Amino acid sequence: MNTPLTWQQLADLTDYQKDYINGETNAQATLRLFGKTEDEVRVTLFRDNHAWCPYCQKIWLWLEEKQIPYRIQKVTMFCYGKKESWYKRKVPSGMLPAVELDGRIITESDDILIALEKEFGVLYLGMQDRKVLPLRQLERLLFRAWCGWLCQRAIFPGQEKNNRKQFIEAVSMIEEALTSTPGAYFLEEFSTADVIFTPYVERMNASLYYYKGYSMREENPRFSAWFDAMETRSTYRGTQSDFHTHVHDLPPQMGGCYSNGESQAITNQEKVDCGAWFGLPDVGYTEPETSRQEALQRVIKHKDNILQANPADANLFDEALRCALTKMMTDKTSKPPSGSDVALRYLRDRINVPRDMSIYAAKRLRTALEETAALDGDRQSEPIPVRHRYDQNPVNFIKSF
Ligand SMILES: N[C@@H](CCC(=O)N[C@@H](CS)C(=O)NCC(=O)O)C(=O)O
Repeated sequence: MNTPLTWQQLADLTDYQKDYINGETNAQATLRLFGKTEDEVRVTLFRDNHAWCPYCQKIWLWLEEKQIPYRIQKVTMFCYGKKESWYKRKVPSGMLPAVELDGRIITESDDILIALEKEFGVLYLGMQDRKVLPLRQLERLLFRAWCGWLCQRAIFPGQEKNNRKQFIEAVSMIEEALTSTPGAYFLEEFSTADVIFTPYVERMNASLYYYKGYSMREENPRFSAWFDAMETRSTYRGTQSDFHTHVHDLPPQMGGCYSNGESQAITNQEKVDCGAWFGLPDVGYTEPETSRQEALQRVIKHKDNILQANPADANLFDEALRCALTKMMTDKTSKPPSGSDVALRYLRDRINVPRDMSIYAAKRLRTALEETAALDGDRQSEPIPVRHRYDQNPVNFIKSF
């Protein structure tokens, strides 16, 4: 057993940097310029703090694809905290997303896209194009079939089977739509239609794997090819979440997600919650070489808040966390202090993608936290709540936002 590295020694192991403003799509930026000047900014996007809101992801991805310079203002969702009063003055319902375009507030994600298209042009084809409209309807049909399966507790005999059947039928319509074009996207080229599908199919892929034991990405070849094509885009990668984040952010947003209790679902739940996180069908591209450095840099940046938000004693957790980071960076094992298994797993369960770091960085960090926790014991942290997520209230982290 080794002594864990000090914070300074750890800091020396990462030079990970990102150009938040002009570089690749990322969840941390509050200003995006794409090489233009700040004077050219006409748009502010109001999106949720944790990047959980699917309708926000739609607008976010569109702006990134079109490289429209914009500001980002982050707002709290009801499920994890109190809505900011400045936001309620702009949007009394508190609903997200909203954009301010030349001083005019627009809400409703579809209306936002239509307004943005008018100002900045379409993404291959527009929202109201005759080729896009049926695809938008198909997306809503799939959405309803997904809610019908995921968000209803099966009470009557055959209900679960019937809900599953309806969803699979809707997916087969997606497969058919994707087959009708030569490439991997919904139209001849990447377009607004792909943007419309992205947020919810990402959430379907995660939630059905976990709650129903159904792997949408692995069981549908055209859908799988579409997902792979999306992952070639740095814009999508920057907004992409992982299974762990989604399966635990969805229940309070959807009013409940229900497991069918089948053995495949239970196996998948074990994998998503406790690892192994590598190999899950939440990502298909190759891991970047910088994922460990990224995870380390993000932890160091938010260290004080991470220590303060953890229910464990700060000194105990400081040492335990350094043990995990030492393991992640050097593969050297150091024994964490007694009682740190719960503290390490508390953090393991609260890493959010892409809010905190990208998907592979989170897998590296979760793995190191779990391996280190296992040296101390097998106690899990308090369960992640399902009716709200006040454990993620941004006021606990506000200092470093
Ligand atoms: N139809 C709306 C739906 C927007 C919506 O449902 N937003 C949710 C988040 S996904 C919201 O803002 N809820 C209030 C909150 O959670 O604070 C749209 O397309 O923009």
